[in-house]
Amino acid sequence: MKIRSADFVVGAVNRGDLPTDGLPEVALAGRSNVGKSSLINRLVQRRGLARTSSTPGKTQQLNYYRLNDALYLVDLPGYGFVKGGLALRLSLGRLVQGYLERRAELRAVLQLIDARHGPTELDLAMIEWLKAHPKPSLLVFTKVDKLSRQQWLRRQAELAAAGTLAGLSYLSFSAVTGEGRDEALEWIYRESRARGSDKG
Ligand SMILES: Nc1nc2c(ncn2[C@@H]2O[C@H](COP(=O)(O)OP(=O)(O)OP(=O)(O)O)[C@@H](O)[C@H]2O)c(=O)[nH]1
Ligand SMILES: [Mg+2]
Repeated sequence: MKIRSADFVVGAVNRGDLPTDGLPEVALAGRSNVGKSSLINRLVQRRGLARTSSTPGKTQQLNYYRLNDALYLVDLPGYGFVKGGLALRLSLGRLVQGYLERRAELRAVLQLIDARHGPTELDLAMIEWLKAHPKPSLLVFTKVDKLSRQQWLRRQAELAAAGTLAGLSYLSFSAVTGEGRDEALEWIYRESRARGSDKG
């Protein structure tokens, strides 16, 4: 997939804000600071499209990015660290949960995990949730540039031994070097189209 256009469309804070044009959606989930916004920028090769920050909890809404007028990437609020107190945290929790469980346009989920020290308990809960739901998912191990090749091979062996990767597709990714970018984009594009063709 070649990116011809990439636009920020809306930062949704409740269900009424979600687009109604029916384009397929692929969501990005993961704890705060794992690199969701950086991944989006790397996919579209634009540094500043999605706002990134070294301060966790920056993305507190469902941020919609339209690619090639063909699909939406949906940057979900990072879990595990949400500023603004319990009420905001609960309402975001409900919005995201409802979105993941009921959004008809949602075709697939990218679950991001820090290659250095994931998965956390919340990551594991999210992985279990994804396994139990029918939508395709892809685990994306982020920030692999921070590990040596050997450290990353060792991490993969540990994850495999723990059974974390069983039955899941995964790839390694770096927003810095671009590793995994093409594969991630192809996966997103393929899954966004997977169901549209079986309508009739
Ligand atoms: N070295 C390295 N740093 C990265 C990579 N991806 C993200 N970062 C850094 O990690 C920090 C967090 O990145 P974001 O993309 O803002 O993370 P996020 O998941 O969108 O965070 P929230 O919006 O708070 O949920 C920033 O300082 C990024 O520069 C990567 O692949 N390699
Ligand atoms: Mg973000």
